[in-house]
Amino acid sequence: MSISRTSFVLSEMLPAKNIDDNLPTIGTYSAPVKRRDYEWQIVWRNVLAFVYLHIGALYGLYLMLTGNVKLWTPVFAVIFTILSAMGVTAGAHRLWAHRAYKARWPLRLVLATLQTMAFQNHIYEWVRDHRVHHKFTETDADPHNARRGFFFSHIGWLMVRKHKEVFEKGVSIDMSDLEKDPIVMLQKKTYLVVMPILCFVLPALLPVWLWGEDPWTSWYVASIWRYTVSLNFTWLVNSAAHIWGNKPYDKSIGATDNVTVAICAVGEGWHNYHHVFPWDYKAAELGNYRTNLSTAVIDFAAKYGWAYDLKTVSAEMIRRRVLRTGDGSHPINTKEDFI
Ligand code: ST9
Ligand code: ZN
Ligand code: ZN
Repeated sequence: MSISRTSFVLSEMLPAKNIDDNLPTIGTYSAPVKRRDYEWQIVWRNVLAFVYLHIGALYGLYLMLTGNVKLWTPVFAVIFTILSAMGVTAGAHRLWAHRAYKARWPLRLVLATLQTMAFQNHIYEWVRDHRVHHKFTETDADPHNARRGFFFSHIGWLMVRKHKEVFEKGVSIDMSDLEKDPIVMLQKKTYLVVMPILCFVLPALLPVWLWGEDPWTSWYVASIWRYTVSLNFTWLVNSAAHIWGNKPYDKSIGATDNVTVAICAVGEGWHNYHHVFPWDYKAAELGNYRTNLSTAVIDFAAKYGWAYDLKTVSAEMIRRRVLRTGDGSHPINTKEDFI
């Protein structure tokens, strides 16, 4: 029996309360003080893919910094990133995972296409992992359990087989709503063919066709650099926004409000709020478009009737929750007028 296996067995014998205790808060940092030893069943295919992506992204950055790129290629890469991000935030996250609003089929089709461009797994798998994350946050059943540290919750969880509790507890997740959505099921069925075209081939070819970019440069800037940056920005929600930041709504949970993550993840960094009120279509208390572009897109779609039944939380409910369980960082705690 290997050392890692031995430590895994010992850790399984720890009293259950050690697994589910909330992390103590040290200032605004939730330290993973009860880190246990885990068995890492490494999936080398993924490790190699992520190593290639990150080296390729650095090379793409080098090409841009040394001026070996046509101006429109990075501009295109950024626009492509933002568009595909909308498929993840307004689509997979707020619409399909949390049912925070309803969408007519043309909007669902657009969002599913954008989400395919982002390659973060198909909507069905993305939503299943995310619902498990919310239901069993920061336990072994959470696919990217932040108590296992920054690296695991950021990228490491995609390089190893999942903890057995993810499978065991994950079966309790109801996915019947997605099974009834023909657009989600069509995307699932066609994903392995359509995703590589939309996420890698098309973004590399468009700059070549439209403004004569060099194909090698286009691949490393518009495909590899763009995709790797958007993955890392997304992963910050699972890592940084479960480690650093304020807890204005509930100081007893690991999720934090983190403005840097909110900007990088187009509105998904208000994560303490989101874990307390996951059904709010804004995924934040305030609908500030500057740090929440995803909300602007949903509001825009609602104007034309494509999005409807937008769910939100009353100011009074938020106020009561802040005063009862917040960490004191919310303006309600300091401004007399709020109370
Ligand atoms: C990626 C996802 O990056 C990122 C998600 C981020 C979420 C953030 C949320 C915050 C809001 C959004 C912010 C967006 C901001 C955007 C900004 C952009 C600028 N429940 O998984 P398998 C069962 S993906 C229930 O293979 P292994 C199920 O039966 C990146 N059951 O487990 C399943 O079979 P099937 C690209 C579950 O073998 C079976 O187990 N993609 C659950 O341990 C096997 O499942 C990759 O890198 C569950 N939760 O493998 C691919 N899970 O599916 C990565 C599983 O047939 N994935 N089951 O029903 C893999 O290679 C593998 O999943 C693995 C684990 C190696 C990680
Ligand atoms: Zn969520
Ligand atoms: Zn979370």
